Amino acid sequence: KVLVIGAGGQIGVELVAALRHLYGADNVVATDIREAHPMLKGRGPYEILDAMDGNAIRAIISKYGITQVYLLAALLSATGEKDPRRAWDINMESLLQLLDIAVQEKLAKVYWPSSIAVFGPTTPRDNTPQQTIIEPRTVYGISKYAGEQWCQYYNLRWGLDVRSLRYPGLISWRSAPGGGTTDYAVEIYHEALKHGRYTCFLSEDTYLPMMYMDDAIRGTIELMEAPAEKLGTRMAYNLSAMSFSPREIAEAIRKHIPDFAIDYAPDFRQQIANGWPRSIDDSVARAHWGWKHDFDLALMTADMLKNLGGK
Ligand code: VAH
Repeated sequence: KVLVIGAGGQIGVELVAALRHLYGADNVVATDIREAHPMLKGRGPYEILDAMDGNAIRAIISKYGITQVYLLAALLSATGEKDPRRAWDINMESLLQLLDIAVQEKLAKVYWPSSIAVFGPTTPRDNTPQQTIIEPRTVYGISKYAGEQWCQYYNLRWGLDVRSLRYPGLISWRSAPGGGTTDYAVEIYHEALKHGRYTCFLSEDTYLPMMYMDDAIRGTIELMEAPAEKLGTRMAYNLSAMSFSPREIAEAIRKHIPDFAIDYAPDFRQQIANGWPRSIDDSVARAHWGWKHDFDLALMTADMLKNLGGK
């Protein structure tokens, strides 16, 4: 029985759908601090849950006989910079509560997402390796790197089977992004269809590691289903698919919407993006548990416009 905390977020909505398809709707309990997302309503067990409330989490675990938990609740990079202490408290306290509960309740597995945001401007920015200089410059990145080390600690000290991935920017059509620096790569498709134009908050040659949500969800489940003995680390695995710039995604869109226009008005998020890698080396994930991506920019663009256009 699986519990997803933060099921209403960009990853959660898609992950719950995939887990319910895999394990059966009644075996996946979706929870969020907000009312059920339209894609979740009436499609399986749903509870309102504050990720910071350990007693409420314990109650749900015993009510449903939960054996594994995906903790997705967090404040992302851009939102976090507006209220650093709140971002730290939410991102860290929710994880530390869950790690303790997982050990006490003897949960079989825990998943907690990290991000390429753990890397900073002192990290080599091209083909950034799994192990390298890691000095995050956003509260979100600090909390994600600290969280990775807590996950490794709980695994080494108490044998907790906790697993994690450093997601790149994720692009999806079913669910909206929530306060990230890479959100432009989702907004641009919506704006292209609605207005035929988009003002981008990052400069045109800002390369960032990106991934289509279908790949990210499949990678998450493949990691969670991998035999434990194949996992050489309990820090988060680098995960990668492609890198592109706003200029390149605009060109990919113009193949479908020829007169699509883009202009650039970088804001505070440019500073965040400048400190992140341009591309990621995920050879360790490919070697340890057979990761490989399916979607490139052209395939993703076709799929996004088809699904949003039809909407
Ligand atoms: C963010 N979408 O922008 C998230 C992600 C690598 C980017 O962590 O904060």
